[in-house]
Amino acid sequence: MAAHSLEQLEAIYNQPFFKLIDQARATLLEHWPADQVQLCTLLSIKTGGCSEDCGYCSQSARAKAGVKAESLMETEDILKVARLAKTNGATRFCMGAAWKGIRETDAKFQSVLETVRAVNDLGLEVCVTLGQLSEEAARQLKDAGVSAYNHNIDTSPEYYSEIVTTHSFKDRLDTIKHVQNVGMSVCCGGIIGMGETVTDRLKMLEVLTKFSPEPESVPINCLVPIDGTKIAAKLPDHKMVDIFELVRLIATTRIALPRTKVRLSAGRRSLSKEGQALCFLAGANSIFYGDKLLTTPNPDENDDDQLLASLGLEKMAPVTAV
Ligand code: SAM
Ligand code: DTB
Ligand code: SF4
Repeated sequence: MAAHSLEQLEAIYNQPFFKLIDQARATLLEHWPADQVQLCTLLSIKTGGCSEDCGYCSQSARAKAGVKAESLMETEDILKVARLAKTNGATRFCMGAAWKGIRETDAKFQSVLETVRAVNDLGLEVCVTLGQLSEEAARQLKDAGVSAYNHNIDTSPEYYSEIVTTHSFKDRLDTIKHVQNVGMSVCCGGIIGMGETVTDRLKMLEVLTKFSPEPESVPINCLVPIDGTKIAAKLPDHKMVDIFELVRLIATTRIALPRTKVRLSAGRRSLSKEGQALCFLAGANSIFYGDKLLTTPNPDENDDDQLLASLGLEKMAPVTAV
């Protein structure tokens, strides 16, 4: 049973560090092929100009982060990037759009469906993150070949309104429910380093463990502080999350959600090689691969290839929706 109470998660999280790592590593080895990491490439297919006020995000129309609002990319242009990602070794292609949400009646939605079919035909796992969705839109995305829908809860229910005011935590859960109702896998996680407490992080995890079915993947992002965002103004002396806190959260996620892919997501450029190795040891088995996330840089592919080779980690084969 995946559901964990806050108290149970605290008991796991607060174990002596090496005991926690041992338990997380044993859990990983029981459920996943040893030494394999999933490589996911991200592309922002519709950048900037978003109506929402998510405090961390460079793409909010209210942020002054120098991100230009662009229109939805054409399918052919997206395919060029997807083909390259495949050649470089990615097995999952995740497309993000800076929208509050999208309706199935919108012409842009039809264009996204066409793109999803074409990327799927390349043999890549397709993930999309398009904001709020109705159940009907979710069904059409699934039928077009989306294997997972990314929609993060970002933080604890209690801290959410400190970060976003233009939609609610419940709005996020409603979209996740629509996705689950049509049998599509959910990719859902959050961000740490936004001024929240460790309890907030574990409360976020508590919500994720109560999903039924379990999330297919959980991205754990460390805040990438971006000048001009609401959070950068609120946390002017922002420091990268402590590595041991990140590792503890990854290990606790692995133990509470054994069959979920745990993705070491945004913020890797601020982590050392040794720090990332500890994250893999603690059960992370997926990364974003490619030198750009949505609007900010990610480590170079060459550096990641070297890191994985020096750890003896291999690329995970595409896994269809679980
Ligand atoms: N608009 C859609 C939505 O909000 O669901 C999809 C795109 S949105 C940018 C996807 C996720 O990226 C966010 O939920 C957040 O977890 C993550 N993210 C965005 N900006 C970030 C930042 N500066 N640092 C870390 N993670 C970030
Ligand atoms: C997720 O959890 N992290 C990704 C993906 N899902 C869409 C996005 C990270 C974005 C980091 C900031 C940026 O590049 O704008
Ligand atoms: Fe818009 Fe998504 Fe950014 Fe929020 S996180 S401002 S919904 S693009």
